[in-house]
Amino acid sequence: MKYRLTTALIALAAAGAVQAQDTVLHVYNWSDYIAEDTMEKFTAETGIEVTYDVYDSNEVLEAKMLAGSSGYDVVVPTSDFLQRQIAAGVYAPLDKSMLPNLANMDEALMDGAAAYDAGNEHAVIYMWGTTGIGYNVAAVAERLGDDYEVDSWSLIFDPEISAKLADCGISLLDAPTEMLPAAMNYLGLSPNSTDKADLEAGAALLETVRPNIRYFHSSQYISDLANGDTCVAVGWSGDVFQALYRAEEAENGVEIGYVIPKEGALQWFDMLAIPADAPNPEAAHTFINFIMDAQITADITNYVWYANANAASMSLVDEEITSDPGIFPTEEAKANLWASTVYDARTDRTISRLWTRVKTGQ
Ligand code: N2P
Repeated sequence: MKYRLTTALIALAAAGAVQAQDTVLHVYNWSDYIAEDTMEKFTAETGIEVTYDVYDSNEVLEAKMLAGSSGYDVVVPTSDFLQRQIAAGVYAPLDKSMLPNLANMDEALMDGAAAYDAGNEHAVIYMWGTTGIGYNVAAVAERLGDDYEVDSWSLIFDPEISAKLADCGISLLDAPTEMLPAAMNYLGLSPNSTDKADLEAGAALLETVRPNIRYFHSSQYISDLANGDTCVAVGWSGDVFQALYRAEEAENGVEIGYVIPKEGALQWFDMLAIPADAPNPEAAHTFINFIMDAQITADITNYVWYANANAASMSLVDEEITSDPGIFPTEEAKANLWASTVYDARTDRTISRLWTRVKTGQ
């Protein structure tokens, strides 16, 4: 009885809203980055239909944003890309009067994001995470020994070590602005350096280990790790945990670990923003406010295993997640995390040229 009543109410509310608005919201988000029922709930609550497309690269999103007329109402750039795109006039300022759920957000984290968007004028934090290493516990132990502790970028960047793992499959993110700084950091250079010589040194290190890398891709590693088709992946925290969880569900005997290497790692923030030419900015605000609901954000974190910046949601997030140092890093690990660098156009060209060389050997 209770069920029927609820369904009837949702149907009624939805019908009313659709009549009132007849609106479609176009969302462009990262793949594997939302709970199964988030969109359904949004439509039920607001009557706004959603088309939902996905990408797995900031460069792909950026090309669409700079070209303009993407047709999207809400997109999710990482904060360094966001800053550059704001400077290019890509995003509309938020109308904060339409975002009462901003009160739920963690002030310290939003202040951190304000380093890329003064006053948080254009964007709010969707999820955040780190770029570390996912690995198949048994496959790595088999090749490096049971006592080998996986805690260092040497797993990838020491050519002798990665050579021992090459046969079971190593993948790197196809994300030059994350991979080059990781290599630079391993060499003892600043991961935030924009010095051409430092970037070249990072690329040279990557070229040295290139023969040990099976592929560069930023989403395929989730299923490959989960199925045991690869055994090491530089990846994003929540995605590796999704692999871990999928393997557990499949009961296929694959055990996955995620490590923030002791040398440090990138901490990034993915931001909800509204393109200046969004067809439906009002619905976009309604959506961003909906996402900032404590329960909705908690549901997403509980499904995608990424940390969020919604203080009000924390008591609703599974303890298994809040207590995992791979998702919410310890104070000790935090001290070694670095923030993303915003590259100017010239450095950006250097990076993409180096990246082509790393990937293709040319
Ligand atoms: C989700 C990847 C989001 C993290 N699959 C990249 N910023």
